[in-house]
Amino acid sequence: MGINTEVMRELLRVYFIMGSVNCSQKPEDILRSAIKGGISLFQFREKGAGCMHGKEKESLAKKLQAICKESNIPFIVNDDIELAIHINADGVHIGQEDEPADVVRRKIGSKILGVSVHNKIEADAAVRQGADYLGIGPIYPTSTKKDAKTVQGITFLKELKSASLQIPVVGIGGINSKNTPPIMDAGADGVSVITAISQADSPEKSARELKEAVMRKVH
Ligand code: IFP
Ligand code: MG
Repeated sequence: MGINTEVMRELLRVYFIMGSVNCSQKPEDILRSAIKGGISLFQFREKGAGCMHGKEKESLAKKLQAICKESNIPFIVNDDIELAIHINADGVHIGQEDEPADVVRRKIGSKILGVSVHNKIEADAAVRQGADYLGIGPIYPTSTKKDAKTVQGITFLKELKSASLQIPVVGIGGINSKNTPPIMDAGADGVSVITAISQADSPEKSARELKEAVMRKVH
């Protein structure tokens, strides 16, 4: 809805998500390193025990947004639509617990809108309501998200592909460069990771390995 579908597919190749809680080094350093390694999109997800709020959160968001801007990496905000609008982020990512996608779409105009979906009904609704891409997961077991739904493997991705859904899709949950190939084979446009990059000794190397694994399989 605004962003070109093929451009969106390319942005989803290596989609890095991070907040202060996920970091063992400085968030700015991890993000710079991940960008060097070749991430294509970034999501600021400030969530979980001990996460920042208010002005502190906004300040970190702006800092990371500026780093993305230097490298032309679009900056997506998780859940917090007001923050996304306030700092003029490039988009937002919402889940089924958040406001409905059509309401968010009206608020954000042509910014990128991503929606987490877990079944075909949710996927169809998100498409109808103006999503630009879908997040599908958890593909593999993950410990990042305490309220994560049951691991679904690549079954749902394959189902979407066989239904000829045209909307770009990214897999998320427990993904690393080694287990990326089946996700791409199932029809994903890319992979989204938190831990594989944010907790890596070298976020740059990890991002590069993910990019290589994805690029071997790009459709
Ligand atoms: N999927 C995605 C994304 N982001 C999230 N924050 C999430 C599920 C819960 F990768 F962007 F699609
Ligand atoms: Mg959410």
